[in-house]
Amino acid sequence: MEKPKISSLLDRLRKNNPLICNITNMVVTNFTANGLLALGASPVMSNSPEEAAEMAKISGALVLNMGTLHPRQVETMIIAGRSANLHNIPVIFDPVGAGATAYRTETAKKILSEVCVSVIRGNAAEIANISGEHWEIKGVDAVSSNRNIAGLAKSAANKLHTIVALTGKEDFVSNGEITYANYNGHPILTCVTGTGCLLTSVLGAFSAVEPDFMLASLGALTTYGIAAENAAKKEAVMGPGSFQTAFLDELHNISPAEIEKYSSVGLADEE
Ligand code: ATP
Ligand code: TZP
Ligand code: MG
Ligand code: MG
Repeated sequence: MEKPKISSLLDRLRKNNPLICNITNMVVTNFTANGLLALGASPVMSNSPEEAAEMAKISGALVLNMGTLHPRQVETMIIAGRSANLHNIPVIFDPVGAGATAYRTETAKKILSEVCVSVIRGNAAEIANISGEHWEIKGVDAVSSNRNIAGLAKSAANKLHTIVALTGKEDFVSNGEITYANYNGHPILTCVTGTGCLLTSVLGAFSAVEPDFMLASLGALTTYGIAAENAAKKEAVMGPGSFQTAFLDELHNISPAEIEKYSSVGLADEE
């Protein structure tokens, strides 16, 4: 993927300031809203079936995140998702904790059967567990394995007929035919809860301004990873607490020129 193409997306995002509707979990709500604002998008958090269709319709993207799911919220997600589908609004799905309990696995499958999703973003275990494979998961966190993760992203994209953004030490984005790898990021992201969830919403912000969702996903992953690298280098960062604050600053300060210079993207080896 061409670097200039990826880096130009951030300017477009900031100019358009898209409204991103998030039906998300109670752990990450504030962090997600602040991260989207810092980047240049406009967040709204919504949780009622009464307004779900209307809110999805006026948004640039809809993010469904099942981190602290319950039946009324699942109902809300499906109403919002159907409205987004009707109005051609991209839907980004984060199957948080799929595989940890039967309720989470079944709910992820139900959402995917009722809503047409543009991109699924999850860790390796979540992606495996929603695509008919089994991968151990510890609550919401992936347990490491020697399996071929690029190949998993590709086979999941094929099985689920959508784009899959599978994240971890390296990130993979696949449409079932082509799979890209993104190497930007920093291990300290694993010490702050919600960094995966915020990334899913950032994917929503890029998808709101770029209809090629592979390109949008790569734009989101590289921007996010480079912002984390920049934050981790700051003198004031002494651990996860100060990193979280510095990361919000870097999402705000990152420039398209930095993305062009530092993005580390290439074709993945899926064998
Ligand atoms: P998990 O619960 O397994 O941590 P998650 O939903 O929090 O999953 P991650 O896979 O941690 O999502 O991805 C969030 C961000 O952290 C992504 O930008 C990813 O590239 C980055 N990341 C995760 N692990 C590492 C690592 N070891 N080194 C560098 N970046 C990482
Ligand atoms: N428990 C339920 S949702 C959640 C936790 C800890 C947040 C998960 O966020 P992330 O981005 O997957 O680390
Ligand atoms: Mg993580
Ligand atoms: Mg997660």
